[in-house]
Formats: sequence, structure tokens, C-alpha cells
Amino acid sequence: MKTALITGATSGIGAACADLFAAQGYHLILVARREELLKEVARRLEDKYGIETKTLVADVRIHDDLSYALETLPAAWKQVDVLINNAGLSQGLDPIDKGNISDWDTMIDTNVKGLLYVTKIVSNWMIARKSGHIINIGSIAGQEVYPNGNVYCATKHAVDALNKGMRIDLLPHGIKVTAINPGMVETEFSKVRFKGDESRAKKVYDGLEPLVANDIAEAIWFAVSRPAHVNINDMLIMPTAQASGAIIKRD
Ligand code: NDP
Ligand code: 8X3
Repeated sequence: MKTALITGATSGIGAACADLFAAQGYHLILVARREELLKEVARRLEDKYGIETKTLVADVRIHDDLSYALETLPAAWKQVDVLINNAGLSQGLDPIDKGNISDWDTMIDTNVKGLLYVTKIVSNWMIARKSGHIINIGSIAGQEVYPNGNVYCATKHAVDALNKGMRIDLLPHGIKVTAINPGMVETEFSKVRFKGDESRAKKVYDGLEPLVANDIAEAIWFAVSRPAHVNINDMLIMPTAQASGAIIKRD
């Protein structure tokens, strides 16, 4: 039986991955901050697929809490086959001179430092077993920069660099590293970016068919299910109606 650890499993891409990996028979370690929602996801998947889960209510930005939650897992649960570094967010969409410092801190702490904190611990477990696969969720925003995307784009460019760096550093240990870089996916992402403003969030997807979270989960599963000698380095997945970060066809 295999185990996947998914950060940001309460909604969007992380929740879709939890469902798809559970359907494939994986046991799941699910990490997020919203306890009730996390437990609900875990209960539903246990009932539906007969798998086992561990829920870790943790904020990936807080190293000590995260580290305690991970390190106190029973030894059998540290045999992680797949790590999906998915927890992440955007806050605001402002020009650099009007940016909010606390938004910048939140994005950098979550998307970059949080990803690093999780990876440091779990990669050591994988190194001990000389096997594992790390999936980093980047973005089109990590391949190019769009107006007012500044700091969010910078964090996703950092994920791109870390993805490449991890692949080099973990090569001697037989660990695969893959970046999955989505364009627009309709999840809670825009609602979070605009701090609960539902109508502004909805406008992001006006007149186009965005990706859905399961499109990305399926791409991740494709990467994970390749034979042992094949690694997908990265994948850029866009809605048909989106040519680049800012070039979008709206009806
Ligand atoms: P959602 O807002 O739907 O999901 C984000 C998840 O991350 C939630 O489960 C949230 O859980 C978790 N999370 C956020 N902050 C923290 C934290 N500090 N500690 C632990 N968990 C956290 O968005 P998406 O599913 O769209 O986003 C998932 C990833 O995909 C992100 O990295 C995002 O940047 C990336 N992405 C999204 C795109 C999109 O268009 N939607 C496109 C390209 C990339 P909780 O609040 O319970 O902690
Ligand atoms: C999230 C999607 O469109 O803001 O990475 O780049 S977008």
C-alpha cells in the first residue's frame, strides 16, 4: 500500500488530488489549517474508498508546529511515496508601489518557505528509503509575469527554481521531482486572492471555461504513474481559452 502526503487538502487542487489518489488506493496524510473541513475530506475518502488517512491541522508557515505534526507521525506513516507540495495562495493584485506588506509576507511565507519546510522533513524520509516522488505545484505565474502579479509571480518563479534545485540535489537518492504548472483553475484561489470578495473572484472566470481542479489532479496522476525510469520534469497546463498569463479569450 502506498502513501501520499498532500498539503492544502481542504479545497481546490489539493482536495481533488486527495480524491484521485484515494481512488487509486493510496493512504493519505492530509495537511491544512481548517480542521473541520480537513476531517470532513478525510472521513469522506475513508468511507468512499476504504483507505486510511491522517489529518494534520497545521499552518505550513509555522515551522515548529509543522515539524512537530510531521515528526510525531507513527513510523509507518513516514513511508511517504508521493509528496504533493500544493498549499499556496495569492493575496491581492496591486502594482508594486501599492502592494500590501502583510500580503507579500503571507505569499512568500506560504508558497516558498512553507514548501521548503515540508520538503526538508519529507525528503529525508524519502532519502532513507531511496525512493519517492515530489510534486511541486507551480503556475504559469512561475513561467512569466503578468501585470500586478509581481510578488505572487516571484513566489512561483521561486518554486520553479526550487523544483529544479531539488531534482539535482535528490538525484543521487533516486527521488523524482516534478513541477505541475497550471494556468487558471476555478477553485477558492480567486476568492482567497480577493479576501472573500466573491463577485470579484467570479469575474476572473467570466466568459471563459477555466480548468477544474480535477484536470490538474489527473496531470499529477499521469506524472506519478509513469514507469520507474521515466520522470516528468514539468508540465504547463492551460485552459484552451488562455494563451499566456494575461492573454485570455473571453466570449
Ligand atoms: P485553494 O484556495 O482552493 O486551495 C488552497 C489550499 O491551500 C487550501 O486547502 C488551503 O487550506 C491551503 N493552504 C493555504 N495556506 C496554507 C497554509 N498556510 N498552511 C496550510 N495550508 C494552507 O486554491 P488552489 O487549489 O487553486 O491552489 C492550490 C495551489 O495551486 C496553490 O499553490 C496555487 O498557487 C496553485 N495554483 C492555482 C491556480 C489557480 O488558478 N487556481 C493556478 C496555478 C497554480 P486551508 O485554508 O484549510 O489551510
Ligand atoms: C494562479 C493562476 O492566473 O494568477 O497561479 O497565474 S494565475
